[in-house]
Formats: sequence, structure tokens, C-alpha cells
Amino acid sequence: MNLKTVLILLVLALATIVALVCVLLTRGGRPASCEPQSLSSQEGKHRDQSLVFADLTPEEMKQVVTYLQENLRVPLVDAYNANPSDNCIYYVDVQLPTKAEVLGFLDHGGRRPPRQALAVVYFGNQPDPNVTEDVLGPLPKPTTHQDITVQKYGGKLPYHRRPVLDAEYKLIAGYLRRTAFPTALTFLNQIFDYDGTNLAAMTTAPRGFQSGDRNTWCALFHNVSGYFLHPVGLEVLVDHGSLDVSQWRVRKVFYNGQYYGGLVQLESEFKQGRVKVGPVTSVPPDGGFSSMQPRAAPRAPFPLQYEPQGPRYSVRNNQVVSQAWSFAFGMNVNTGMRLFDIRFKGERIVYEISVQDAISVYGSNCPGGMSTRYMDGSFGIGRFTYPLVRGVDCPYSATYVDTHYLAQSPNPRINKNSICIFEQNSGSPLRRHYSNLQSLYYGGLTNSALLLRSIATLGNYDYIWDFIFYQNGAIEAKVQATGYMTSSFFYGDGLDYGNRVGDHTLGTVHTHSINYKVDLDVGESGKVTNRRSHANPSKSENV
Ligand SMILES: *[C@@H]1O[C@H](CO)[C@@H](O)[C@H](O)[C@H]1NC(C)=O
Ligand SMILES: *[C@@H]1O[C@H](CO)[C@@H](O)[C@H](O)[C@H]1NC(C)=O
Ligand SMILES: [Cu+2]
Repeated sequence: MNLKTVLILLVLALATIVALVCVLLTRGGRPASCEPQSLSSQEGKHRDQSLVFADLTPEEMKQVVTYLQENLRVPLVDAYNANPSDNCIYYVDVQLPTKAEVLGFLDHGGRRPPRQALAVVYFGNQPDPNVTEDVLGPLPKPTTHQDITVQKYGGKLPYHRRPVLDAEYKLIAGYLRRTAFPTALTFLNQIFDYDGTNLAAMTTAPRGFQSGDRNTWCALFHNVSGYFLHPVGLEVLVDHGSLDVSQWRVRKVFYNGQYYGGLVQLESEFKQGRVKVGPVTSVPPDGGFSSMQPRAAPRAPFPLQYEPQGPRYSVRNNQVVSQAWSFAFGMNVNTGMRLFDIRFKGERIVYEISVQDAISVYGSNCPGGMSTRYMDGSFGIGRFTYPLVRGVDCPYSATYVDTHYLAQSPNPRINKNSICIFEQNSGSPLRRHYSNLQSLYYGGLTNSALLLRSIATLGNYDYIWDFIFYQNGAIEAKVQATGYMTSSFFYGDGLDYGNRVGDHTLGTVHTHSINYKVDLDVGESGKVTNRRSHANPSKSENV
């Protein structure tokens, strides 16, 4: 085929398309639109039943706190200022009804399940401290609470297992600055120019190797922007197990490849000239290579997506509806995004998809790095789901939704615009064929998917959580990790444990495991559902 024939065929094909479009437009004597259903026609499909999955409102959270303050009959301290020996509210979240109750309500005309909350309370101020989980209801103004701890965990929840509060991190930082570091001031001043504020400590977890331990390796970094990439080579093992902060101790110190019994020993050996001093580095306050400042301004604005007749989906309360899809969504303060009652063309195919945890396991030749196994759910994935930036974190035209949480404070907090919903044209066809044999025609389908996104920042990492709904009924749960890696001080055989990413920085070898709960209900509609929730099949994958 020569070029001329190809051109002629192309022209013919175009003519065919134009003709077809004209036929479609003029059929029935009125101008029809090729455009998809507009927003208003989706709005009618919302159902208030989705509220059975709704997160607590700030009003409900306040009522729960008031109830606890009035009914626990113990002194409660704001967790924000709590000492380990105080009682405080750790967090409050919704206590969702069982699946059987919800399906009875959604599918079989059963009563709306009562709305309940879960409150987790630290009881540090009693002879046998513990952690207690209470279910409270009915909301919005609870009148009863029930301790479900023993039923849920098979026994008492020992107090030493409790996740570290922000208040405890502040106490650890204060202990280092006011009690521990002053015992090694000659060393710290001479090696790091320590001035009380230019070293930042990064926590590691777990906090020991046997049950009951509460020892944290605190790795020290230059206190600059992006400090995760500027380790100074000093790590301190703090034993913060005692409920009496004055009993806290430094159990071990690591500096430049050597271990010491404590900071006092490091200081005395340093004064005797017996400490092998590592490279002394200085880092500009903006962090230098770790700075998030763009190196050059973009030459022109980036391309934008365009919705000719507005969004083809609609968001009301906790529900998203599009032509093919509908689902309810929410945010657990600890585990993060959760989706319920996902329906494709009206039929429920998934009861629940939810993030459960994000775990990272490290190796290193430095003690903090080599022992680190972060389970980010224990820090709180939902709590750290921060506002999204329009045009960078999500498309400019996306719909942005706030989330609310109550953790480590008697007051609800808001993360504004922390969930975004948008439809994205992939820019390549879902399917297409250009026929150039026998007959001449073209058929193609635009590939566009509906997305729900949030981004959680857990220390150094930013996890981008996407749930993607395709036109063919496929759902994709996708996570991307960005932000910063964690690092160790580079020395000795460091290259056996990672890659050198800076003069004195080892990017440490590690694995991410992302854990989802997936409760598929494909082909379930019409069946009698009088059983409790499915087992929790979950999937781990390495990224
Ligand atoms: C934990 O402490 C609370 C508050 O004092 C108490 O009501 C509860 O019974 C304790 N739990 C166990 C299992 O001992
Ligand atoms: C780090 O520096 C900032 C100011 O640049 C200061 O507010 C902060 O307290 C410092 N952190 C520590 C642990 O000293
Ligand atoms: Cu990583």
C-alpha cells in the first residue's frame, strides 16, 4: 500500500465517523448529546443507607468523650499532656455493626443497626494498669458502655503493650535533652556542635525483644529539612518502661560502629581519647540534597484534565456514585481507608476492602536500623492522612472531602481535603480496532477510571492509597510509597546492608508489606445472609 492509498483510506474512515456522528445526532429529529450522563442524574442514585458505614461525626466524638469523662469515675487527663502514670483516652472511632446486621438492614428490610463507638482508654493511674476497649451507644448521645477487652483479646491487655503516645515521645525527647545528653556534653559539643536543638531523634520499633520491654533505639540526625537522610552516627537505647519518668535510663549507646554502656561511658572514653571519631559533617539548614525545594521552576504549567459537562460521578456524605459504580467510604484512625458495599451496575460485589497495616522490615549494621520493624497501623495511618494539594496530590478538578478523627486528645481534629475522588482518562483506549481489510471501520472506547485517594505520612514515608474502579468491573487497590527513605550512618561494612545514598548515609535494605482486608461478595445477591462477617482473607504483597 502506498502513502496515497493510506491517505485515501484515512479520509474515508474520517468521513464514515463524521457520517455516523451526524446520523446519531439527528436521529429522532432532536439533537441528542454524545456526552455521558451529567452529574444531576447520578445524584438521584445516592442512598442514605450508606450512612450505616459512616465515620463518627465531630459531634458524636464530643458526646463520647463527655460520656467517658462523666461515667468512667476515674481522673482522666488529656492524652496530649498525659504521663505514663495517668489515665487518658487513646482514641475513639466508630464501632461498625456486624455484617449480618448491616445486610439485614440493607437487603432484607431489617431495622437500622444502632450506631456505636469504640473508645480505647489507657488506665495508667491504678495499681494494675491496663488498656481497655469500651463499646458505647447508642449515638449520638451514648447512655451505656461495655468493656469488650477480655471478650475481644482473651484476657487483659497489659499496659506495657500500649502504643507510644505523642506525649511519651515528648517526654523521651525531654529526657534526652535535659537528663541524658548533659552527661556527655564534651563529646556532643566537640563532635556535633550540639546546641540543644541541632540534633533530632527518630524513633524505632519494636521496643525490645521480649514481652514487657519498652526500650527504644533513638537514632540521631542533623535537625534539618529532610533529616531522615542525615544520620550523625549516634544512637541511644532509652529504657522508658517505668511509669515513673525519673526512672528512665539509657541502656546502651552506639557511636560510629562502637557500642558503649551509656553516655557517661562514651563521655569518659572520649575525654581519654579512646573514641574513634567518625567524619564530622555539617549540613545546610535546608538539608542540602534532602531539601524538597524544586531545583528549577517549571517552565510552563502542567497539563490539566477537563470534564466537559462536570464530573460524571457524585459524592454525598460518605457515598460515591457513578454510572456503573457505587460505594461507601471512611477512614479508620489507625488502619486508614475503608470501603464498603461496593456495587457494580447495582450489584454488590464487595462488602469491604480496607487497609489493615503497612509494615516495613529493615536491615543495617547500626542497631536502630537492624532492629526496626515498623507496623504503621500502630502509629495511626488514618490520623496521619493529611490535606491533599490540589493539582499535585490529586487532579485540580478532583472532589475533596474532609476526615475527622479523635486520638490522643479530648477534641476531634479535622484533616481538611484529605480524601479526593476523581475520574481519570488514561489517555489510551480501553479497546479499539481500525479495520483496513475487507471493510473499513473504526471502533474504540475511551479508558477512564474512577479513583478514590488519600495519602498518609508516617514519619519519613508518604503512602499514596488508591482505589481504582474500572469500566469493566475491575477494582484495583494500589499503594505507592514516596517521601523519604530512612537511613543509617554509613560506616564499615555498610554496603552489605544497603546502598550508599550520601557521603555518610546508608539507604538501608528493607521490605514493605501492605495488608488489606478484602471481603468479596461476588454472586451473593439474593442469597440469605444470616451469618456473621466472613473471615478476613488478606493479601500481602511486596513493593
Ligand atoms: C482494666 O482497668 C479497668 C479500669 O479500672 C477495669 O474496669 C477493668 O476491669 C480492668 N481490666 C481487667 C481485665 O482487669
Ligand atoms: C529542630 O529545629 C527546629 C527549628 O529549626 C526546632 O523548632 C526544633 O525544636 C528542633 N528539634 C529538636 C529535637 O531540637
Ligand atoms: Cu521503602
